[in-house]
Amino acid sequence: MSYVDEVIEQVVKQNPAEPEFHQAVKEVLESLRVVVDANEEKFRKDALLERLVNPERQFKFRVPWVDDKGQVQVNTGYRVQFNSAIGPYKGGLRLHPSVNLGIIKFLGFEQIFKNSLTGLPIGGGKGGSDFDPKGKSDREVMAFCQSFITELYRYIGADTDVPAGDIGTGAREIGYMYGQYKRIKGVYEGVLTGKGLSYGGSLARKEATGFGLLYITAEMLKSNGQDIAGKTVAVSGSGNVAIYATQKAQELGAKVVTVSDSTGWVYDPDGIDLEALKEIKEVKRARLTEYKNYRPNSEYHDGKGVWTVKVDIALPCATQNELDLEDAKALVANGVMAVCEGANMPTTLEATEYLQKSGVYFLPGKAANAGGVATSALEMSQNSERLSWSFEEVDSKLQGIMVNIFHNLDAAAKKYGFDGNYVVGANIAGFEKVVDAMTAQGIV
Ligand code: NDP
Ligand code: 2IT
Repeated sequence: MSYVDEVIEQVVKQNPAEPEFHQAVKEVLESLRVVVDANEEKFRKDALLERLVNPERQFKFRVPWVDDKGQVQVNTGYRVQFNSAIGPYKGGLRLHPSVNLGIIKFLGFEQIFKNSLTGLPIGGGKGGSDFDPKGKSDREVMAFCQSFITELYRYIGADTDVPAGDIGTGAREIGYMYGQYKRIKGVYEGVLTGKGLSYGGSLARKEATGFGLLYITAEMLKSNGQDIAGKTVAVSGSGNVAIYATQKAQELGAKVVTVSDSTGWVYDPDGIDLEALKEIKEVKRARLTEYKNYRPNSEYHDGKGVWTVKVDIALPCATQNELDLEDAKALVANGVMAVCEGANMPTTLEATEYLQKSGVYFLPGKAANAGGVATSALEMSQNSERLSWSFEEVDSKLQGIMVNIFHNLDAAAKKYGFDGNYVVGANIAGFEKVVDAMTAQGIV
């Protein structure tokens, strides 16, 4: 059996009931076959792949907090420190009822290669909890965040592990966590990114993932002789990534006609009203059913369906496995030309394969959504030098990083004979730097 197949089999056996982690490992290792086969003897001897798929360490802890009725609630917290070969662990904290160890491991594993692709010195990690911030009062969210950090503080730090936002963790949650860390540790350091601008946050971090997604999408289209201006776009989700993807798509001259949340989706034939979307989601923290009050011409539909609309470009920006084979078929039947992942692993393996076989340009999340973590790394730099850069400076660095990522993965795909296969290109380009650093540092 080939080394890749052996390790995939081991991962499935040793990590039962973690299907998302299996999926992420399979996608990466399958596309590394050509590199692994060429170095099989050395990699096997060094157990390189076994070390890559086993986190350096992982924490699972109790998070007790008191709700507004005086009732004690208990959630489970996680932090997986996956790989520190190229820098301190870096990756977000997801707060969503679906969170379990397998979800955090898939996200942490993806983060290793994504962070490597940014070209910045950050290792891979991820964390979170099954706590659901939805429907909770600010005081309840604060109580949870303080309890979460009271346990996690001992494992994180500006030079060891730097968490940030993800689903359910935005500026409010990061603020409460930062305050509690500072109170316990008594140091003012860049231990978290995505901070507010008044206490060490970076301009353009809030916008970075969505903006970065559009910068790399535009670059990919340009290098294939296409222009994003004038294209019709379907966005899924209506959170941080979706909102700023919508904004930048509009700024680049495209028309975004959909957004969604976990209960339904909106189709606005005139193009999404960005100010209305921001007010509903960022200010009111309300549901998308409200959108019709702002735009009577729009349609609201319950449940799934965002991928049934005829568009040129699809940008999944909600969650894992939200775009399956059936969705991919609908998109292709409607003539989609590009699918670029704003979320982490939003496309199933079967759907990805189908899109690629159908000639659709497909940019995987670990490249396409890397602008968020890249700008987090820029926030770390600013915190270290105790300076803050202008919006334009951060935004222009972000653009440069996204353009570079595209050309690096495009070159890696070409070098190994997979021209146009950006999944293979991203995985190989991300992997090469990590392997180099792991090899140089010996067996650790
Ligand atoms: P938010 O919490 O701001 O928004 C998430 C959006 O996705 C919401 O509209 C939410 O709807 C929807 N959503 C979440 N879970 C589900 C689900 N199970 N089914 C259907 N819809 C769902 O998160 P972000 O925008 O920050 O994150 C979105 C994606 O982007 C995630 O995959 C995340 O890992 C990834 N990402 C985020 C980065 C960042 O900087 N924030 C960086 C790189 C990747 P509802 O409100 O109804 O729950
Ligand atoms: O998935 C991701 O890259 C993020 N949620 C952002 C991580 C970060 O450290 O900014």
